[in-house]
Amino acid sequence: MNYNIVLLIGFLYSALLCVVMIFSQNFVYATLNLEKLPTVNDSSIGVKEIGKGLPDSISNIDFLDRNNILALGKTSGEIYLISNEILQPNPVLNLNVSGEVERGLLGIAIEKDPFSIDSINQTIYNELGTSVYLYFTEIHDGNLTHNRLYKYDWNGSRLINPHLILNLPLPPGPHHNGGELAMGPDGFLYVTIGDYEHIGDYRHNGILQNIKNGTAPDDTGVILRLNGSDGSQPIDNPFFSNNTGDPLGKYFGYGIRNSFGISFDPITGKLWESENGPESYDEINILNPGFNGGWKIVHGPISRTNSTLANLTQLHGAKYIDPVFSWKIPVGITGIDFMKSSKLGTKYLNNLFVGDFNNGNLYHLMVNKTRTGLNFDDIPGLQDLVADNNLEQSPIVFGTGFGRITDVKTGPDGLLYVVDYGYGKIDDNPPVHRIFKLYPK
Ligand SMILES: [Ca+2]
Ligand SMILES: [Ca+2]
Ligand SMILES: [Ca+2]
Repeated sequence: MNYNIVLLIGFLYSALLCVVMIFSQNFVYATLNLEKLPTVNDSSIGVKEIGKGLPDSISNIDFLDRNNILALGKTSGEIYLISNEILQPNPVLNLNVSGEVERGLLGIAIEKDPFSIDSINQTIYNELGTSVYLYFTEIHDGNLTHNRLYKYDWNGSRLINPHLILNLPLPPGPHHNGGELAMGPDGFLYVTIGDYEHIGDYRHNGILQNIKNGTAPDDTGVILRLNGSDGSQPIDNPFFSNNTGDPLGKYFGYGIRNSFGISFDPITGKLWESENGPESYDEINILNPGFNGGWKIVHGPISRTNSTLANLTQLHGAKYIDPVFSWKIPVGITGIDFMKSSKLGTKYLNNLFVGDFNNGNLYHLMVNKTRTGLNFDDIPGLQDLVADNNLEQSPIVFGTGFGRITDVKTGPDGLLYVVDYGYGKIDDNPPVHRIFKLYPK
């Protein structure tokens, strides 16, 4: 072939490729509306989408290792595997869930057998090495519906060997089903359960909701601390009872409305929690054993209410604790995690990232020196520990333009992951479900 013709063909092919690329980019712009991709206020950090093509809203993600992520399809009950940033074609598990309103496949915690970690590439494919806890609203035995906690084994490609750890006896609320799970540094499993709110349903005006002479403890509005292997109560639980039938023995804290995020401080090992308020006061709490969060008598700082400690129902050994931070106007706070590396910058190391559902904001919060709260030294409007309005909260807004954030987590690669859906409007059609990785540019 004549050399000039080869050049010409090469040139035409390149030109055609450019047109195709421009067209497809335009197509992508038109479909995904990339101009609304999230941004963060640190020019050294990039944001990219991974696991593209997720078919369902993702309630939570967790990491098998630095290359493999499990993502929970809230409504479908499917669990998706994302390997090396690519969504794999088949779900690794498909559960029979009721996904109405806030029910669904809600929580995951991964427990790794350290002996199965390959010290060279840190990959965990040992069939016996990794347990995966799942919390979901299960449809079972025909048409019964309960929130349940199961333990599965990861065999390298599938979740197998389900063991029922906990069956919550009450019919689940359409709202406030909790479900956030986390393995504590103490080796115990922590489980959040909301107050199962149902408009016009007062069954859950109980002692656990700080209602004096209310209904007996019924596993609503609590955080559990369990032996993951069998759901039994550790003997050092704050309300431990020798009577194994006593529900109090499982509780780490109560007086909680609902939570979509818990995380352990990597320095102190203390449990931090995000909590959703009604028409006022979303909260961030640090939980000591025996925590009473005050709901439904108190939400937000108690000094801003007409109530006193005497109005609360204190179980033996319980202690009311104010939030370390609140939003007066709820933002729909969800995912919360400590940044466990300095890969995005040393100022983020061991400080908090928090997401919201209502505005698609990612917040960055500095922990104070004693790690007993947050540091607002340079933010006058927040020294009362309350963001009273948008102006006051603006210094802690780190990222904007996300959709409805459902989860925020640090990965084993030391980078930050943010999960959202839609573009900030619940009726977006078609909905888009996304996972973002924040990385150093
Ligand atoms: Ca509270
Ligand atoms: Ca304030
Ligand atoms: Ca979460």
